[in-house]
Amino acid sequence: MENKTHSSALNRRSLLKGIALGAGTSALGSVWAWGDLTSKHLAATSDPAQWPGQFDPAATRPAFYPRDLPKANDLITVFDMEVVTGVHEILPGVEVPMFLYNDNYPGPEIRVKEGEWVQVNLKNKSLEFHTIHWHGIQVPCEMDGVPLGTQWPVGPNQEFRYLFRAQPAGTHFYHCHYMTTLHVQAGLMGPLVVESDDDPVKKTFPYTREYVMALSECDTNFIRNAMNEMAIMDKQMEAMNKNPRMMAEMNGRMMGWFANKQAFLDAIKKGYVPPYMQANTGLVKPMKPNYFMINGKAYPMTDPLMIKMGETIRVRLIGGGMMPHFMHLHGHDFWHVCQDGAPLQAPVRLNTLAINPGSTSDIIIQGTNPGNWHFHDHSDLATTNNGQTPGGMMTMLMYEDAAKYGYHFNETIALSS
Ligand SMILES: [Cu+2]
Repeated sequence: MENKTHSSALNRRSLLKGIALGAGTSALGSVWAWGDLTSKHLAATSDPAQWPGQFDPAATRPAFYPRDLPKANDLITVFDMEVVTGVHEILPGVEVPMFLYNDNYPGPEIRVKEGEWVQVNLKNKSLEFHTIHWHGIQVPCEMDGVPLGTQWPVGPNQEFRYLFRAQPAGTHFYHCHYMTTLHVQAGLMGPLVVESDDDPVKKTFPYTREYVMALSECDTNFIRNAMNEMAIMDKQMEAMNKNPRMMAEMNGRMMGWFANKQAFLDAIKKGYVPPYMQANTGLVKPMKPNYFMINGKAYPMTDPLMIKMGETIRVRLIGGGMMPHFMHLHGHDFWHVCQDGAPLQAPVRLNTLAINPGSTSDIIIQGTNPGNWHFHDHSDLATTNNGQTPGGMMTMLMYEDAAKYGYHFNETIALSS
C-alpha cells in the first residue's frame, strides 16, 4: 500500500516535470520549481502519523470537571463584554441598526488555551435583555447563558459574570440566547477559539497563518422593523418599571413567563391565551435574508485569504447564522480536518463544504496553484447583495507571490453583472 502511494506520487511529479519542459524556456518555466514548492515540500512538512488514528468512545468526556471552581493561584483571563445598540456597516451605504458586543459585528474574537479559566463580565448598555451562550463549550450549567433556563436574562444596566474553563479545544463561537431570531441576526455573535499545545491539525499540517471566517446573513428589512418595534416596547417597559403594580400585572401575561408546565396549563384553564395563538404578535416572521456576510462584511468588502506558494493555512469557518452555506474553493482541493472543534477520524479531501447553522468546520488549504481564486458560498442566493449579483458571501484566496509564477492580476470590483 505504502509503495503504491509512493510510486503514484513519483509518477505525478515526473508527469508535471514533463509538462514544464514541454512549455519550453518561457519566463514561467525558469521560476517554476514545482517539485520543491509543492509535492516535495508538502510531503516533508505534513506527517499523517501525527493524526489520532484510534476512535475513542470516551473522547466526548470533558478534560476538566466542568463544575470545578478556580483554585487560589489559578490564572483567570478576564474579558469585558458590553452590549450596546449601534449601527453596523455591511457595505458602503448599508448601515443596519444592531445590538453589538463591544461595538463590533461580529463580536471580538476570544482566543484562549484549553483548560484556561475564562471570566467574561457582560454589561448590558442597551434597553433589551441579553445573555451569552458559549456554543460548543463544556461549561457548568449555570454558565450556559440560556435565559429562564439557566439564568435570568441580563436586563438594561445589569451585569452578569460568566466563569468557565475553556474546553474542549477547537473552533467555537458565542452568541446571545435571548430572542435569538432577532438578537443573533442583529449582531450578537462572535468567534471563540480554544487552542491546544497538543493539536493534531498543527502537528499534521504545520500551518503558518490562520483565518477565522464567521458566516452569517440577515434580513435588513426585518431587523429595521424589529429594532423599531423594540424601541417602542423599550419605552413602554421603562414606564412599566416605574410602576411596580403594573409590572406585576403584566408578568406572566404579556411576556408569557410561567414557573413551570403546570402553572402554564392552569393559566390556560383560566382563559389565558398564549402569544402564539394571537395573530401577528410574534417577532419571528418568515425571513428573506438579503445580505450574506463573512465576518460582518459582504463582497466586495470581505477580506481575502492570503497565501504563498508552498504555504499551508488553516481556515476556521463558523456557521453563525440561520442558513447553511456551501463554501467552494476554486482551483484547489482542501482538507476538512475538524467539525464542531473536534478533529475528524481522518481528514477529508473536498472542494466544497456545507457549513450548517451552529456548526464549525476547520479546513487546511495548501498553496499549490498560484493565482487569485474565488472562495464562496455556492448557493446563488448567498452571492448577492440585496438581489444584485455578484456580492454576499464571497472572498478570494490570493497568492502574495503569484507574479513570481507569471500570474498578474489587475484588481476589479464588480457590483453587478
Ligand atoms: Cu440579546
